[in-house]
This record gives sequence, C-alpha cells and structure tokens, in this order.
Amino acid sequence: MLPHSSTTSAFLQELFDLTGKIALITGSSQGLGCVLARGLGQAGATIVLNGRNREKLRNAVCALTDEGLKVHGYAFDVTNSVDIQQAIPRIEQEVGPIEILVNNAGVQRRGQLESIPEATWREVLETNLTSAFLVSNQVIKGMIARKSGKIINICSLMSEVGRRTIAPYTASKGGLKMLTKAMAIDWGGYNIQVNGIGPGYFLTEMTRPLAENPEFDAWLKSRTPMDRWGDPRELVGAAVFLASPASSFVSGQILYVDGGVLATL
Ligand code: GCO
Ligand code: CA
Repeated sequence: MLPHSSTTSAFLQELFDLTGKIALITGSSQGLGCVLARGLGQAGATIVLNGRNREKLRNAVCALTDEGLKVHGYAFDVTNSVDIQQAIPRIEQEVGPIEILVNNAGVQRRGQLESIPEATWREVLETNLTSAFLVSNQVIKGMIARKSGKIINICSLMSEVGRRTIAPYTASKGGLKMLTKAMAIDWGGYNIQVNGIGPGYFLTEMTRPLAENPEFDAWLKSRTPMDRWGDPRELVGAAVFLASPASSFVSGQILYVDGGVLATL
C-alpha cells in the first residue's frame, strides 16, 4: 500500500475540508441528525445542534464536545416561525454565519391512512416539510448576502416509494424532494447549492420497532441488494460531499444511500 502522498492529502483536504465552516443541523440531539453532525464536525465544521428537548440537546453537546468537536446547541421548535426568527439571528450573532444548513428534523407516525387524525397529519407535514421551508428562509438571507451556501435536506427512500401505514411521512418526504429542487432553482443564482440525501433503512430510534420485528427485518433484507440495514455512519460521506467544495456544481439532486433498494423491484 503506497503511503498517502502529501499532495494527495492536500488535494483531498481542498475538496472535502469543512474547517472554518459553521453547520446547523436541525433535529440533531439524537438519531441520524446527531450522527450527521458528528461527521460534519469531524470534517472540520463548527456544528450547531438543534432540538426541542433541552436535556437531550445538552447531553448531545457534551458528548460531541468530549470527542473534541466544536459544538453549540440551540433549543428551538423548527415548526414555530417566531422561534426560528429569533433563533437564527441569535446563532449567527453568537456563533457566526451559517454556511451549511442540514434540514434533518423529522417524525414518523405510522397507521392506516383512513385512521390518521388531522392533527397527526399536520404534525408530520409541519415537522418534516414546512420546517425546511421556515428554517431555510431565515438562513438563506445570510447565504444570499454572502453569495454562498450549502443546504442539505434529509429526504428518504419514501421520497420515491411508499409502503403501507406511513402515508403522511411518505407525502412529506416526497414534498421535501421537490422542495429541494425548487430551492436549487430559486437560489442557484446566488451560488447556493441545495441537495438532498435519501437514507434507506438505517438502525435508529425511529426504525427500532421495525428492526425488532423478525418479519419486517427479513422482508427488508430481501428487498435490499446489500442484504442488511445501514449503519448511520454510512451516511456521513454523502453529507460531507454535499457540504463541501467537492459538490460545487451539484444542485437539485437527491443522493440515495440505501444499499441498492431503489435499484431493484
Ligand atoms: C418506515 C421507516 C422508514 C424509514 C426511512 C426509510 O416506517 O418504513 O420509518 O420510513 O424511517 O425513512 O428511508
Ligand atoms: Ca437482498
């Protein structure tokens, strides 16, 4: 194995280095959001965690700080426009300009569509879709002024296909895919790239009930060419790529990280 030449390291550093960049990841005190935040931090970014639960947020900030990362935490509700209008300027004042925004906040509420209460429908759409609109429209002000920025919307396999009992989530993630393209169109002229990551099935709090169900586990593996669940850390590469100069002319794309599920019937 040839040792990494210094020119190779310098080249890679140039392409994927996030040092000096500030990244806000919504819904990042646990789950995929926290794993993505850790990855962006390990790539050099100063990370700003967000969640509604102050206790969970504090624990996540402490854990990532103990790992030597530059971390801040701001508790605000990404479905509440007043909360957002106060939080974003505060973050930009106290930490600095948000150059990378990851709209990750999301909830899953399962049930037969005909028995989904209106309040549940609204909760899913507001958390998974409207939040991206609300938070991005605050962060975009600085990005437009600086003529530079990266937005990554965490879509889903369900941006393309559905399955029984998750209609609100599927609708929200389909909307998020198209909002990603719409953002790329409206904001491309300011040198802002907007892309999505579409995770397949990863082992997280959200999917634990599924993984613990032997039938679902067997079905999922039969539907996945790589025959396994994803490890959340396998999403980090896509996030670093879409957050870095390496993707400077990539916009409006959804990068699916799904073990091949979408490639097969
Ligand atoms: C489900 C799961 C999925 C995953 C993920 C897959 O109930 O099928 O919750 O929706 O969360 O979104 O991409
Ligand atoms: Ca398989």
